Amino acid sequence: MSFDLQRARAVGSSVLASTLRGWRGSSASRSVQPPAQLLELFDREGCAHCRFVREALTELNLDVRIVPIPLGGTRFRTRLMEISGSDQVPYLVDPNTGTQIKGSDAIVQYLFEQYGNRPVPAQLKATGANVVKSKLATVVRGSLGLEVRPSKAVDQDMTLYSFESSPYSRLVRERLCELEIPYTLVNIGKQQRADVGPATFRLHLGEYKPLPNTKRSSMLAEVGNVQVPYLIDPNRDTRMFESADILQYLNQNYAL
Ligand SMILES: N[C@@H](CCC(=O)N[C@@H](CS)C(=O)NCC(=O)O)C(=O)O
Repeated sequence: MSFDLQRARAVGSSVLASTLRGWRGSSASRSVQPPAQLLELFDREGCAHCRFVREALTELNLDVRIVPIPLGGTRFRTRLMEISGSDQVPYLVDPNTGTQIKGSDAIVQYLFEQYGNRPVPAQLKATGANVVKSKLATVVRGSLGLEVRPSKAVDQDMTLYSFESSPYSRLVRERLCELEIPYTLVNIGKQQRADVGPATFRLHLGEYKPLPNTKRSSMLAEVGNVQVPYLIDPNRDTRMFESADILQYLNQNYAL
């Protein structure tokens, strides 16, 4: 299959995955205050239940350290077993309150109570229909983001700017999970109409202005553009946009 066709299939199936979940994990709260210390989530990108937690984190505009636990992966499994007594994901650690929780419903409930101060949206609960749709979102991606691939360990965590429903970001999150690369997930969901659309073709006329004093405005000031995925790899002093380039970079430098 040609590279172009492969790429079109990857992006198309990722759009379908987000559509199956009703594009949850697109918008971000304007009022949630970020906690002092970074939350930590033991996560598997292709896990249907983990997805509810990541959608909640985007919608609450919260960043998180992602610790990948792909099937067959061993790099972080021992630590998860030690702190939680099992290797089940999702598992949340909140150092701000000393809370550790397993299970998507309990975690999402905690996040909305602690940070959102509002009820959990029905679509983020692990009901039968929601779980089926979330599983289908993985199936249409050919189960990528579920199983480990041999990789080199990194010394320092990477950083990924993303939001949960972003079809391009998903491709990168899948690979980071498979390669067991831990990263700070900076969620920059949409906070106003001008944020909607691809960076090169926003559904808004005129110069793009993010809301002031937000992660989007900081990104624009520091990087000169607001687009996801955006990867920072301190191990190789590399910063890059464009999902296809990022995937190639991760494969070349970290896959074995
Ligand atoms: N060609 C880019 C496209 C990236 C892209 O269009 N990302 C969208 C989100 S899926 C975006 O950054 N939109 C602008 C925004 O969210 O402000 C890639 O493959 O990474």
